[in-house]
Amino acid sequence: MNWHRTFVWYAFSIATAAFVTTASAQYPTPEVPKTEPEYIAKAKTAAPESIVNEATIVMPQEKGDAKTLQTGSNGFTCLVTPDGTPACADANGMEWMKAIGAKATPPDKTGFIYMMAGDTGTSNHDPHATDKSHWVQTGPHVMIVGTAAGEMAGIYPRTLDPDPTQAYVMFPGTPYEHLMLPVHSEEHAAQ
Ligand SMILES: [Cu+2]
Repeated sequence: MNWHRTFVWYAFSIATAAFVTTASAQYPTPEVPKTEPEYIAKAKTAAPESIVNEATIVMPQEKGDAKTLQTGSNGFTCLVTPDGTPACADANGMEWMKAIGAKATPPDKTGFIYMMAGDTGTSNHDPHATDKSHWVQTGPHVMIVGTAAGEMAGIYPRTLDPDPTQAYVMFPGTPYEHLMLPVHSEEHAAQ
C-alpha cells in the first residue's frame, strides 16, 4: 500500500479539514467496499476469524472521523485501508499507523498488526514516497512495529529490494522500520 496516503487518512484525530478534503478526493479507491456489510466482510479477512469476531471494526468517513461498525473486546481494531488492504492492529499498532500518517515520531511502544490478506504494495525506502521506487508487495503477513521491531531489525534483511516471501525489514533506516513476517505461502494459498 502507499503508506503515506493510507495512514494520513486514518489519522482521524489529527487530520485537518483541509487535508481530509484533499485525501478524500483520491481515496478510497474502488478496492474499498462502499456498503457496511461488504466493508465488514473485507476487514475481517485481515486476521483469523476468532480475532476479527471479537475485534472493533471501524470505517473511515468522508469528514475524517471513523464510524464504529462493530464494538470489540480483544483490543484489536480492524479496518480496510483506502487502497484496499485489510488490517487488524492492536492499540499500539494503531498509534504507530497514525504516527506514520502524521509524519510524527512513532510512540516508544511495540505493536502488532495482522495483514493476512496481503497488501497492495509500497515503496520500501520511504513510507511517504509518491513514486513506485523500491516497490515491494507482500502476501499474507503479520507485522511487529515500534520499539521491539527496532531492536529485532538487526538480524533481518534490510535491503531496499527485499524478497517478500521471506521475513524482512520494511522502511529500513527510517523511524518507521518494522518487521514483515509472511505467514502463508502462495503455494499453500493455492491448495
Ligand atoms: Cu503489512
